[in-house]
Amino acid sequence: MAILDILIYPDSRLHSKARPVAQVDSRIRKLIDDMSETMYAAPGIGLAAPQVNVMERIIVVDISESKDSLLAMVNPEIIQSEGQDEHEEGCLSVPGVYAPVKRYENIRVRALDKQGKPFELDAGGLLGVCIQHEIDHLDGKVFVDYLSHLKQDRIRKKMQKVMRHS
Ligand code: GNR
Ligand code: NI
Repeated sequence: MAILDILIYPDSRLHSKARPVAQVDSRIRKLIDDMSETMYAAPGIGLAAPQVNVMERIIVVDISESKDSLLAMVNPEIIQSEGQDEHEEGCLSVPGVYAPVKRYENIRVRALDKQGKPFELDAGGLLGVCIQHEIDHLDGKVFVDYLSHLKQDRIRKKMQKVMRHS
């Protein structure tokens, strides 16, 4: 396994749309392993392939305290949604920035698992928020895109400062 480099906002690659995975093969399984290791090391509760500069529709999520409930989803799709709720979000690609984002309260997601087998999952709370945040990454969207232009501007400047000091 390997820990991959995470792209940091503002990076135009974070705004590219990821393409569907045609076949869940050993290359995809290895990528899922590397993404999981990268997410746990960060540490984060989710990671989308575009964050590690792979423009394919793959996400990993683990919101458990014990870090033993890995959920890998290939080609995830929201097939049902209800309600709206606002949650404070953060992102490994925008370190140190937290802001409230409005999301669906509950979603039903369809995806392929690590074996390429289709499954569906109902998610609410933090899990639902995290899955919506990750699917946004697959569509080239970062949570700061939902904030006012003034806030986006401040965040861009802050990130440029952070980058200079690292
Ligand atoms: O680690 C993460 N925490 C988080 C907190 C609230 C809402 C969403 C997230 S996802 C984030 C990891 C990440 O950037 N995934 O893309
Ligand atoms: Ni993120």
